Amino acid sequence: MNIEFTKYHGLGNDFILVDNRRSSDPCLTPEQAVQICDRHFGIGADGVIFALPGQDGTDYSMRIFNSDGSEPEMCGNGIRCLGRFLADLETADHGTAHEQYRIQTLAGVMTPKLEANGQVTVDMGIPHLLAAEIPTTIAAADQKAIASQFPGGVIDQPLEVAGQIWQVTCVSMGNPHCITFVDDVEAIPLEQIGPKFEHHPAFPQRTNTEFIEVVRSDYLKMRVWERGAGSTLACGTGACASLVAAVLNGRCDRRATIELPGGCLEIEWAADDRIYMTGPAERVFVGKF
Ligand code: ZDP
Repeated sequence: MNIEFTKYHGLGNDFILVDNRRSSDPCLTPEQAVQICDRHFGIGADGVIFALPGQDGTDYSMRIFNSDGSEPEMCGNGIRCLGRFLADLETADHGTAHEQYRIQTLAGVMTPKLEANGQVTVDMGIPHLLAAEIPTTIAAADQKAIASQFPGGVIDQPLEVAGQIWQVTCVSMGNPHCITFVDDVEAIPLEQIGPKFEHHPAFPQRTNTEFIEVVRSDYLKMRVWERGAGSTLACGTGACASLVAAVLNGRCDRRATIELPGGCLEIEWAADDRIYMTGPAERVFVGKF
């Protein structure tokens, strides 16, 4: 194995980016991804992202492997890093770069846009709420008032995890998320209960899990246990899903700041039903493995 890579992070959610523009097949296997993501025996990262040729008229495509080798449909912090990586590659190739990219992912087309202030804004598409779309076997909240607005959605429903009943709301941003509102996110024993949510039989594709403390109607604090990566410093799709869950439960505005252990993201659920996420994406180093 001899690959050139660039390391990026979005709020400490870190990725190995690989220039895979000359082939539609990722140049690493999931097993190799596990090896290079190892923080002691490899480069160290939460995942590996491949910049692939576009499909169906898009500029590029993205594939990502989690640090356990599983393949998620989407990655919010990762796609901001990919936007920055593509601009860096184009600049190295011909001195200029696009400001916006249409990128094919397994969750549909996403469009990261590089802002003049260094932030990256991504049109993350529309959230999916139907139980079968998450996917989850938890019953929809059809007995609740909210169901008239969002029929078939799993909103504020009970789920038993680790001998305790949690009220959960489920949202798909292309990948599955299970959100619980708590009084104090710091008090959650994430390493113990995170895996129990991730592997709960109610989630046939496993799930990402977010614990949310509503500080104000425009400010949420979040801790995340990621499917296939565990406790991470940030999760972009998780922040988007959490804002949607908070709006559905009448707990926050359609635009809010989400504070993660690695820093803040701005998330908006716009009138066109699409989610817009703004946050940083930074290059850390380049190397050869
Ligand atoms: O869905 C999953 O398996 C996640 N681990 C994918 C990665 C999500 C990420 N944290 C994000 O920012 O959306 C990278």
